[in-house]
Amino acid sequence: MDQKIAFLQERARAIRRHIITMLGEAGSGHPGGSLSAADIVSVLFFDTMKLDPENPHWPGRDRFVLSKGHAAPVLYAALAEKGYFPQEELLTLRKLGSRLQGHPDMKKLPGVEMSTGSLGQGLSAALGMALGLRLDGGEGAQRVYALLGDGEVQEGQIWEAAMAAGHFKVDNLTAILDYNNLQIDGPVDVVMNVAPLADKWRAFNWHVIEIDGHDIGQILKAIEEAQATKGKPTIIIARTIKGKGVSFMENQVGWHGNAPKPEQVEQALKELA
Ligand SMILES: Cc1ncc(C[n+]2csc(CCOP(=O)(O)OP(=O)(O)O)c2C)c(N)n1
Ligand SMILES: [Mg+2]
Repeated sequence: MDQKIAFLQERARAIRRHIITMLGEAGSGHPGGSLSAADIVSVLFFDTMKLDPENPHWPGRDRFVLSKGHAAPVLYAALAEKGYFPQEELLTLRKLGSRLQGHPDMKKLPGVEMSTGSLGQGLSAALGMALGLRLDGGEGAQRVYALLGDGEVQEGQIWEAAMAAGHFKVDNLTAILDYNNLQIDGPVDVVMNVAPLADKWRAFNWHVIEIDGHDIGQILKAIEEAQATKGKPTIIIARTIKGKGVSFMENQVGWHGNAPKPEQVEQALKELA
């Protein structure tokens, strides 16, 4: 177990290094919400999900939907680390003609299951996938994981999907909420409070698990519990720190959508070495 945790921590560190390098090269993008999700994404891509990078459309695969699509760099970094495309391609982020658009494009990049970026829509898409897979596969169907932002859950469509998933008992769907308490221009509890989150999701007939979203052991255990939960979808409410891993970005709203300058890239990479 300790070895597995160390391996996943190292993958998360590699993902964070890619995020910083890509954004530095692009000169724009969203570091804060990418860094806050790196540990969750590391566990999903390097432990949880059944995937075949050689055959990205393999029907037996699990699905990941990055509902908070602006965190595209964390997804691209994981896909490159996993071998979907060469790591050098990460440096084309946000360049004209690149497969790595500012927000994920499922028609361009293998491994991207859903085009996202307009907040609020990803959970509905993930629900549709989960229902379809259940129809196809019955018991033991492939699982769908959707990563949501805490500002994102202010969107009404999230709650339509939540209501339907609870109603249809979609237990092959797991949502993970990146609860960093920052959105684009301020703290979530000041802009529009979403708490009490656990009570809200329970009221929509979801199984709720609350964890520290940077503790790999807790993430692993929560996903195991989600997989074992029958008759309900599960949401993992993961407390995180926006900008996690780079001291000057941590918990700073200004790093929501700003790229680091060359000297800041250098300092960040030193911290993530
Ligand atoms: C429908 C929609 N409205 C506004 C935006 C602009 N926008 C991009 S990120 C963001 C804030 C999201 O905050 P949160 O969900 O907490 O993301 P995180 O903190 O994980 O970056 C906003 C408002 C958008 N992408 N989509
Ligand atoms: Mg947030």
